[in-house]
Amino acid sequence: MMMTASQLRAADAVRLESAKTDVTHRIELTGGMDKYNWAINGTPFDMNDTEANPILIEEGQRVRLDFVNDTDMWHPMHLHGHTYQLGASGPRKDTSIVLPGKKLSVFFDADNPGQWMLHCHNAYHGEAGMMANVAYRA
Ligand SMILES: [Cu+2]
Repeated sequence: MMMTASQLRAADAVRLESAKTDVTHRIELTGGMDKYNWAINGTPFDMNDTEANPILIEEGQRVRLDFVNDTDMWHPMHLHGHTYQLGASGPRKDTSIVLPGKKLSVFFDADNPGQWMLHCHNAYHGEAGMMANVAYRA
């Protein structure tokens, strides 16, 4: 039997407190194998301009990320500096596979200011541009 995250629950000690979502960012996973133009929201991450096109949030916010996989491949999406929770009571994770054509909503509290990479953990995709900078100040 293959277990998926939808069958798991966060332990009481690590479940996010109930709170309203302060900000939602739509994170479209875009690109394809033919052009190898992997990106987030259609814009490939630029290693020479790492602060371009940040996903801006604010300290203290409850953040929702809606991953929308517009491609025909799996993408294991990884957020640095935080763990996110799947749905209202799902597991706390820092990497989740987003299946082709599917959406996945995750939640986290912005409690660790800085600039944090959000990227496909298939390194070939990440390095091709499926990365973004999630940024906030203390
Ligand atoms: Cu990928």
